[in-house]
Amino acid sequence: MSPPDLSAARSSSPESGEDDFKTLEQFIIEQQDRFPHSTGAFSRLLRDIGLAAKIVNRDMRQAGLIGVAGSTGAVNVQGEVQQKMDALAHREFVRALRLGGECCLIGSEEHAEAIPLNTSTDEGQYIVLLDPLDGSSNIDVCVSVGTIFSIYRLPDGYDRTEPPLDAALQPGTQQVAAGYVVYGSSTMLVYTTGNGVNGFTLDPTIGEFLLSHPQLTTPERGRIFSINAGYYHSFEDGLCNYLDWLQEHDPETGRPAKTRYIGSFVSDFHRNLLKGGIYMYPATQGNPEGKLRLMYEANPMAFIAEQAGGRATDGQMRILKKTPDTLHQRTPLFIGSEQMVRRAEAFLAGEHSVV
Ligand code: AHM
Ligand code: MG
Repeated sequence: MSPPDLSAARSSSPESGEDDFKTLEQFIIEQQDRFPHSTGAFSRLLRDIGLAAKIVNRDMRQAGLIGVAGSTGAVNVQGEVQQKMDALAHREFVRALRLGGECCLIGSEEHAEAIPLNTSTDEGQYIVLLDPLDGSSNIDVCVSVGTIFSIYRLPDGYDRTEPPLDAALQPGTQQVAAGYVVYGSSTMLVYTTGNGVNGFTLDPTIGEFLLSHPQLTTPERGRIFSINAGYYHSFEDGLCNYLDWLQEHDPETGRPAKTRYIGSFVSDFHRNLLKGGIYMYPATQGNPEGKLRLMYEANPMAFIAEQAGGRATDGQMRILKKTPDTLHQRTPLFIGSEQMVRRAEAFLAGEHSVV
């Protein structure tokens, strides 16, 4: 992979004689200035999300020291054991969005119902859906985790002070922005507003996200596949055939492919986005609808993948076109480099030929 072109991220600084990176806020304001009638509300919303991410990042870095490692003992709406950091991240994002005032409704993996924020009539035109801490069972073993967010506008005609909870149930094509934060060996915030994908690395010495990966694109083909192969015997035949094909020896087509599976979707997705690859979470016996949630995991990542030149489907249908029925509904997911996802679809459809 060629390294990202950083020239657009830097502005020359005659005083220091060094290159400076744009901060997330500078970048957001610059983007806002491109729209003459912009009120700045969306920029403030993104700033609020960035702030919550920094707080979560801070607490995560010391999780084992400040009593926030391990589980709360509770089971969340998904029937999954809730980690203390899940609950903390949920609280921090809700607090930042409530105080910021630009969001009227939040849907979170950690809360059964959407949460109305009772904003005033002239504020709060946005809906934010989020997985506050994805892959949280990895925290206790110091493995990368993430936050995923998806932003919609409250449709016209709805009362911002009392938005109906189903206003959150919009197809992914309606997202106005989506992003994730990966808390890894460094912390990065990556987002799109439908005009490409930009990535910002947190500089912990100044507490700012700096534009480090402008206009990110993903390779059309990759050599990495990410799937929990422990469920191999409950996969459908077409998928098993695809996995077998990936592992055949054929240097001309770059096979065998490499398997990489962190078990933290944000981290697996982020690596594959940069290096090229496919992430798959299909239907399994344990999760017949797949495991990942459409509204705050699959949709935002599908928006980013497509904006970076990749592809995201449930094996048959484009993720962003799926009609949501419930906030926490699950979907099978095949996402990543376009040619790899297309080939997976072909195998699933029973066509073993090259696309
Ligand atoms: P979570 O949102 O409760 O953390 O669950 C989602 C996570 C993903 O991050 C990860 O890819 C997947 O679950 C791992 O599941 P499995 O252990 O079944 O492979
Ligand atoms: Mg998750």
